[in-house]
Amino acid sequence: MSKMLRMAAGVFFFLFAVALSSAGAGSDAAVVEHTFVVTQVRMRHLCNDTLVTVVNGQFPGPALEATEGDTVVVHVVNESPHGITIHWHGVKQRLSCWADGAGMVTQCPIQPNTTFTYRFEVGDQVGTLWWHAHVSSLRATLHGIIIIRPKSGAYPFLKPDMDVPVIISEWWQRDLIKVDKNFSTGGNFDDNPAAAAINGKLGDLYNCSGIIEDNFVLDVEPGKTYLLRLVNAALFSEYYFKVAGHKLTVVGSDANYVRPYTTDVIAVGAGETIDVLMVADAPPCQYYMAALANQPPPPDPQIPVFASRALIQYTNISSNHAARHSCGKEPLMPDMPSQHDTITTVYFHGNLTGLPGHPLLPQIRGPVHEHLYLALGKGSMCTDRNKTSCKRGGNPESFEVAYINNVSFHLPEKTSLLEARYYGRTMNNSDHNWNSGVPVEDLPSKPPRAFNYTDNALIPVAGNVKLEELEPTRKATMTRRFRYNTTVEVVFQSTATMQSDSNPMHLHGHDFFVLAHGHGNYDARRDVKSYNLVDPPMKNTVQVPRLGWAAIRFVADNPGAWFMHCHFEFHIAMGMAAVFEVENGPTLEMSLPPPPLDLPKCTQHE
Ligand SMILES: *[C@@H]1O[C@H](CO)[C@@H](O)[C@H](O)[C@H]1NC(C)=O
Ligand SMILES: *[C@@H]1O[C@H](CO)[C@@H](O)[C@H](O)[C@H]1NC(C)=O
Ligand SMILES: *[C@@H]1O[C@H](CO)[C@@H](O)[C@H](O)[C@H]1NC(C)=O
Ligand SMILES: *[C@@H]1O[C@H](CO)[C@@H](O)[C@H](O)[C@H]1NC(C)=O
Ligand SMILES: *[C@@H]1O[C@H](CO)[C@@H](O)[C@H](O)[C@H]1NC(C)=O
Ligand SMILES: *[C@@H]1O[C@H](CO)[C@@H](O)[C@H](O)[C@H]1NC(C)=O
Ligand SMILES: *[C@@H]1O[C@H](CO)[C@@H](O)[C@H](O)[C@H]1NC(C)=O
Ligand SMILES: *[C@@H]1O[C@H](CO)[C@@H](O)[C@H](O)[C@H]1NC(C)=O
Ligand SMILES: *[C@@H]1O[C@H](CO)[C@@H](O)[C@H](O)[C@H]1NC(C)=O
Ligand SMILES: *[C@@H]1O[C@H](CO)[C@@H](O)[C@H](O)[C@H]1NC(C)=O
Ligand SMILES: *[C@@H]1O[C@H](CO)[C@@H](O)[C@H](O)[C@H]1NC(C)=O
Ligand SMILES: [Cu+2]
Repeated sequence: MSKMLRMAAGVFFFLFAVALSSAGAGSDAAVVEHTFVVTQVRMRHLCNDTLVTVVNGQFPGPALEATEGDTVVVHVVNESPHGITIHWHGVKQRLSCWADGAGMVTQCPIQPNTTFTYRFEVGDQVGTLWWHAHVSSLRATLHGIIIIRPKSGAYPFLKPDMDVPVIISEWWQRDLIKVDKNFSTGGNFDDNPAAAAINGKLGDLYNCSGIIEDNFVLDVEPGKTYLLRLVNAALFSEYYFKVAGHKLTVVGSDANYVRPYTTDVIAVGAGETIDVLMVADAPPCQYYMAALANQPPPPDPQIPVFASRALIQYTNISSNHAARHSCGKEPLMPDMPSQHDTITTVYFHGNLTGLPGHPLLPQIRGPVHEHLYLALGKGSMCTDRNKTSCKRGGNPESFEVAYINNVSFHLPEKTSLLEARYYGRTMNNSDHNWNSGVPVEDLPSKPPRAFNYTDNALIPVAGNVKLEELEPTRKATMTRRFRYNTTVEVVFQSTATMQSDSNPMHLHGHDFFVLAHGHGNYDARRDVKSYNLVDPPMKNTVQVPRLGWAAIRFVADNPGAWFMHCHFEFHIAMGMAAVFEVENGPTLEMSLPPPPLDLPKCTQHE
């Protein structure tokens, strides 16, 4: 869409936007209280009993339903044998960084047989978010939806008759702690899920010895409007989503409204949420909704095809009514894009625009104080960590890691970064005594060495000499400190070294405006011109196109230590992460309060 068109549409849409509630936490804000008991249970799918870690015995876990401005209180009782933290994905956690639940960044894990209570406000956010474990891959089954409804009860679109969570996830039949270890020590492409799932149901595309897996079933009534709240909770993949026979209208993403956009295919990146309206206006038959994982084509290494489907059936229809429509014997299946289609997602995300009039828009149009150009790639380290020289290119003398600007993120081991910072126990660059605190380094503003980031010839295939030359990398706890109220621009550059994957980059503690994305190497002189400063969508996760880049801006106005990472589990486990630290502002209302008294102690953790 051209800028002119966007602007015209923006003005038109403003009529709706003024209806938006801007009510903050009023006196009638409620407290939403839950107890999450984390246990291991056996669940049977595909002829296998698998031990999984879940909340309250459920997969997916319980939904948190709140209204804008409410306070959420969750008592986590850890009856599992693993250290656990729970991250409230996308909740801005204004002045409550201690409750962000990023393991070893904002807190040490909740040890087995101990409890911790998370308390935070959902503030002025409206829409769909989710919660998940943030210590290793356990989030595969330890997750659930967060629904935040507008305080005014008014939506800037057709009021839905019903909310429908649609959580896309993966079913793993492996020890996920070991899977994480495998990835953090070099990656292992045999570690794949067994199936995809929708709302915990694998669906009838899967069977084992003739036992067909259950579908999630959605009963709809003719003429009613459904708000499908899509969450991609998968560890690995971006998914395409379609519903046979129905148009979908995207109205929100990451708990921010977007200008309504009607399409028949949705792309939802790992960690992302998409809200879509679906009107039950088709002939009253049965329809599949389907989710299909996409992946770059060869020469990238291929994983199996993952897809899951659920059923939509019309109810409350008289039998002669049904007879008048010649419904087929089988439910109608949507035509899915190819699993190797990597352009539909770029178009889908390119068509998302925000509502005009966001209070932070003037500021991100103004001076940018910090520019970061972050190359997301792959390097290698010597297996003997005392060495810097060893055989690379897949030789066992080295192992592969992911990096940002040629440094692979290392989680603090003894104490969380936020506590270390709060109590003044961080060390800057030179002092590497691991016992007395957390050594941190500055995240570099740009890659130390420029190369053709998106050169296809760098895709890792056996015996790639060109790639080996780029490999040597090291590990560090990289952070970047921002003064309160700094305007930050980040350009993420996907590189061919980390396969030609797209990278869903997620920032804690802040939403950001997505200004532009493109293919190839970012070139400021050319690409700044394409920035949408009129009505950019606001997100917490940006899909950085494969062999391409994405530009975001945000205002660093929430003091704390905020994890910034790729939401592909194997990329984060391999080190594609950093921390953005935001300093306190000039007043108490702009400063991080002290930690809660029951914040878990940092004993040894796995
Ligand atoms: C947790 O408590 C249970 C029941 O008392 C006990 O069986 C288990 O060993 C404890 N786990 C740990 C890690 O202490
Ligand atoms: C699951 O069960 C099938 C059939 O019994 C078996 O072939 C397969 O190895 C099992 N997979 C896992 C991961 O346990
Ligand atoms: C981890 O990797 C090893 C070596 O490639 C493999 O044998 C093992 O099955 C993997 N573990 C899990 C839990 O996937
Ligand atoms: C069961 O799965 C196999 C392949 O996994 C497929 O060929 C077969 O059609 C399926 N059967 C049913 C009844 O869905
Ligand atoms: C549809 O059927 C359900 C279950 O019988 C009933 O609860 C509901 O009120 C019906 N809705 C309408 C519009 O008839
Ligand atoms: C929006 O989607 C259409 C249709 O898929 C596509 O042609 C167009 O390029 C997209 N716009 C942007 C800005 O990506
Ligand atoms: C690496 O160096 C440290 C300290 O210099 C030493 O304690 C350790 O044994 C060395 N590791 C190996 C594998 O040589
Ligand atoms: C490290 O020290 C420099 C100079 O004192 C400072 O500018 C920078 O913000 C510090 N970095 C971190 C991560 O603390
Ligand atoms: C990355 O850093 C290492 C040193 O840690 C250096 O040897 C290598 O050349 C750098 N590579 C790139 C691509 O910047
Ligand atoms: C980078 O690599 C791509 C793909 O191989 C190629 O088309 C492009 O010309 C290269 N760019 C530069 C600046 O060399
Ligand atoms: C933040 O910066 C903006 C733009 O420079 C300014 O208008 C605003 O007053 C600042 N807010 C604080 C709390 O410093
Ligand atoms: Cu990634």
